[in-house]
Amino acid sequence: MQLYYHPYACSLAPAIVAAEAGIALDLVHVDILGAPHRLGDGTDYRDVNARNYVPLLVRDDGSEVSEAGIILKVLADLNPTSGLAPAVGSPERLLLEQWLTFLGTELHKSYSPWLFHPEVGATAQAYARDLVARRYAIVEAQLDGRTWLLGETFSVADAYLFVMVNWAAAAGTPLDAFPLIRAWFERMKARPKVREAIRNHSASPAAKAA
Ligand SMILES: N[C@@H](CCC(=O)N[C@@H](CS)C(=O)NCC(=O)O)C(=O)O
Repeated sequence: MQLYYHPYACSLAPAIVAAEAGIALDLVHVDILGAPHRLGDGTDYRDVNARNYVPLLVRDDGSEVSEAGIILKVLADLNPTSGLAPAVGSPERLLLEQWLTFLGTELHKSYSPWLFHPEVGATAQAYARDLVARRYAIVEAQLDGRTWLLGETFSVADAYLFVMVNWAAAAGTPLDAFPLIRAWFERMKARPKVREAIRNHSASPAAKAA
């Protein structure tokens, strides 16, 4: 399977889940900073993916899966014994679905694109930062008494949340008011598979070769 990715982008979440689940992925670098977005061989990314954003998962049968939250579940369900997603139909699965939607719509999309595009203006960025802080307050409350977002079991929701918390310093969304998120972030960074995924995902092919 191939994962189209950009360093430090939300494609890091599926990279973490694949590492945790023991699933091998071929990482295909997409330069999403340039216009048009291009692959390493110069291919216009829109010719591969009309949505023109990462992540994109291409399965071995050639079928494509888009949208981070869905890709995470597809990967987790490939290896149910990994315990990265509760069983379909269980109450715990419903909880996971709620958190993935929250992370995708309330947190991810409050950061991206607003906090990575200064051209949107100071007012829009200040609004986005305030929104992120209010969303982090919800995450902080959820982490009270829990090791991971859903409880004592690490899940794909943790992998998704990691992407945004990892953006916090660069995006100017301080975590000072959120000690439980900061402690959770340290636990995440201590996981060997998270470290492995970050290593594999965090550089362009040129930088890796250098
Ligand atoms: N709805 C998509 C959003 C993905 C997304 O925002 N990807 C960003 C990187 S984190 C991207 O590729 N941006 C480039 C662009 O939109 O031009 C998802 O959930 O996967």
